Amino acid sequence: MEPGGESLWRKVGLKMSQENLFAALHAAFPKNLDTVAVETDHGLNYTWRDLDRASAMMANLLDGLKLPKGSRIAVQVEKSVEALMLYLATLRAGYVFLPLNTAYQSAEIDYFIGNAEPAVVVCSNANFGWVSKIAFKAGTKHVFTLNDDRTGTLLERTAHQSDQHKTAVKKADDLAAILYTSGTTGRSKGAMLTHGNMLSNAQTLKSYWGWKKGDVLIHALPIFHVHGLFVAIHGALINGSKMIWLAKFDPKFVIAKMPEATVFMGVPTLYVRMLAEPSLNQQAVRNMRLFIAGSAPLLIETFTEWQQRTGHTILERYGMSETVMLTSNPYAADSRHAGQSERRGGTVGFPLPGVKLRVQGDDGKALPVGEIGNILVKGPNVFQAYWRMPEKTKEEFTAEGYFKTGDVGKIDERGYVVIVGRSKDLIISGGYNVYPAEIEGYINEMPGVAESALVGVPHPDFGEVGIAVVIAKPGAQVNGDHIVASLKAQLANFKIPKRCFVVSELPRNTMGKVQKNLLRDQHKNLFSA
Ligand code: MLC
Ligand code: AMP
Repeated sequence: MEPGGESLWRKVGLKMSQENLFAALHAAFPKNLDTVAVETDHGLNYTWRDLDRASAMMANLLDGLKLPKGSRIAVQVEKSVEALMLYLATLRAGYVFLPLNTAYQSAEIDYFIGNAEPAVVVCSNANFGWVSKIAFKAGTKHVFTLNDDRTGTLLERTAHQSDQHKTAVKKADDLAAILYTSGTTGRSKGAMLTHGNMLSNAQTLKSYWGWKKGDVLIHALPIFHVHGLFVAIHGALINGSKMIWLAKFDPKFVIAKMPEATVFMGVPTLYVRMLAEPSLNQQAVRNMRLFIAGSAPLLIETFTEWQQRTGHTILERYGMSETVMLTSNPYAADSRHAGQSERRGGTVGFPLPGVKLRVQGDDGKALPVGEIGNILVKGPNVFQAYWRMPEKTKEEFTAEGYFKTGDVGKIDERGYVVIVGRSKDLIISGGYNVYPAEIEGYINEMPGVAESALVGVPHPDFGEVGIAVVIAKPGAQVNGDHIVASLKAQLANFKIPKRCFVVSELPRNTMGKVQKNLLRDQHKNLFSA
């Protein structure tokens, strides 16, 4: 809600009138553009000049389409350096990037495209048939393909463009990206992030995490969510740092590459999977400077085991699609919290500089230290609004401009923020969000189903996974495996419940509401090792 600080672009030597995030990232490219910016797991090297030229060419392609101001460029493609270039080109040309999870299927894509009305859609060749049908129906004029092997119509059309491009002039408050986040009830909401939101956060993290010359980031996350797209990519680019780029996370490959790197970012599942590798030892991490975790709670067992195996203490931070990063454990001694330089497991650290964080009761009153309540935040990183949902936006902000995160937590006696749960009915599985209401809606539509409840239970790999508990209509025969199979045909794979139980009744309170806590408790050991 607040504009990105006036001085952000000045810091990197840009003119008063230019507040485009790309301009700031570009200004941080190293002087020697012929050094490697991205090294892929296929052994390809892309220089900074390659990033510059290709993003210029793609931006020229977009410019040539004469799109209306503020057009959305919706992208559902496998991870590749060309996909990264497309993101940079979209910023550079001044349009709005809309990344979509590659696991989404037609009903999901139909909603996002229908809601966002993108002017351009980019998808893989394999999905062109059904994606283009949805896009053209929604009024999209241009559908390109981009595959992860450097083919597709986007690149064919780009090849003819000039490699010189003048970055579109943007204001800090101008929209740069829309990230869809699912809703507890109702449909997904598009969080509108501005150039200022993202640059302020990137600059804060650059200094808070001590990014320095020579840092090399291992990038092993998907690039359609905040963590991989913004925190990781902006972090490396704004520091002029090379990235070692994996199309898909592979624990063995990451560990083998660590001697050439200094920084790693991952969701907790990635740490759990690396701990299962015997090759993870102090020798492997000898050149690493920093391990960062977030997007889901990092179990204290993982935090401790990592410390014991590697000698490194994982730095846990907390963020959201609507806000990018909010809090972080300290990298080094934090002058605002004298003596508090310790990274504490089970906490997400301190509010980042510029972020105001408040814990309050349901009555809106601030709670004293140690008491558990709702977490609210304010700062230059907090999004503008939900796309075309003014009522929803109003509901989620207080009169003083604080955003209600939906997370529940406390501030401990040393000032560390601890997240203890969520007021929103949300399951976080391997770092992906699953909203029970969405899955329950699909199950409830199935023949013979009277009602269903989806709950999250602990899982050794994904941290938490969804399971479904279903009641059949009187006389109907319902089969849990069939329900799972039918969901698989309709929804992104990470949303599919790992088990589905058919029962005769669901536990309810006196108001008749399903007591999900009892279901969670009943099934909590389902996946215990
Ligand atoms: C895959 N599967 C999952 C899953 N990922 N199930 C539950 N939860 C998940 N996250 C299932 C698939 O459905 C499939 O099941 C099987 O696992 C194999 O699929 P896969 O695609 O081969 O899986 P894998 O490559 O092993 O993926 C696991 C993973 C991935 C952990 C690498 O989920 C991942 O990249 N997660 C990171 C998500 C992320 O970036 N989140 C950041 C959000 S931003 P079947 O039955 O079909 O075989 C955010 C803000 C912030 O939260 O603070 O950062
Ligand atoms: P998303 O909407 O996908 O951006 O997910 C944001 C949510 O992830 C937050 O609201 C939190 O519930 C959760 N989250 C992110 N980081 C952490 C963390 N370090 N610990 C616990 N939960 C987290």
